[in-house]
Amino acid sequence: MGLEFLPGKLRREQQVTLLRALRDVMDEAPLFTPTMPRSGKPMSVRMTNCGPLGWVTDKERGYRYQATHPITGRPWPAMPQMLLHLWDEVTRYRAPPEACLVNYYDDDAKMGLHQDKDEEDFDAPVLSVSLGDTAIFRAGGRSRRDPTRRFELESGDVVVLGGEDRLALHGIDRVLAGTSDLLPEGGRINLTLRRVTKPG
Ligand code: MD6
Ligand code: FE
Repeated sequence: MGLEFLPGKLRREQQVTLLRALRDVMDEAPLFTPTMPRSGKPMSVRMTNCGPLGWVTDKERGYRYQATHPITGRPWPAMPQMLLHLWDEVTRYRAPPEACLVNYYDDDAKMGLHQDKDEEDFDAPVLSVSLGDTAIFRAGGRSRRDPTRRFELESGDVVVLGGEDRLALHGIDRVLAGTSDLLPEGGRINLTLRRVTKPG
């Protein structure tokens, strides 16, 4: 299957509905600034999660999944229905996603090349949804020496990393300010849906 790019997967109306559900998620589980393992250097994105598990990172304990918000201590809010349906439709995976990481990018935020590899289950793909301003997404192979391809991710676009590309390096070079009016405050939201544990 590899990398799948599904431009315009969500219509504007669906984006608006999803954004409303995400506002409720962010009210219950506020965005926080994650920090890098060991160095404690803050990341430029702010993040939160929904679903039974959430991906978090901090200086002391590093990258991990946990069931509660690191600041409020409360369980993550439920994943919006639309995302569960989108996962089933696009991935056809036999089990539902367990984590939906919500990343908010302001005009200056970016994300270095990384692999999504903190999950037990690499058989399941990772599905991403972009909302708001367009971003320059770069994806390569498993080695930093492999060549990369560049994609412009617009609001409503979906990317799936599965199969041979499940562990491909990828990142966000930059966000193009003012390219979408979906978010009144500007910026970009990216959601990544993951299966964390192997289905029993
Ligand atoms: C982003 N995306 O689009 C960052 N990860 O802001 C990711 O890190 C990502 O797009 C796994 C699968 C698809 C992705
Ligand atoms: Fe990623």
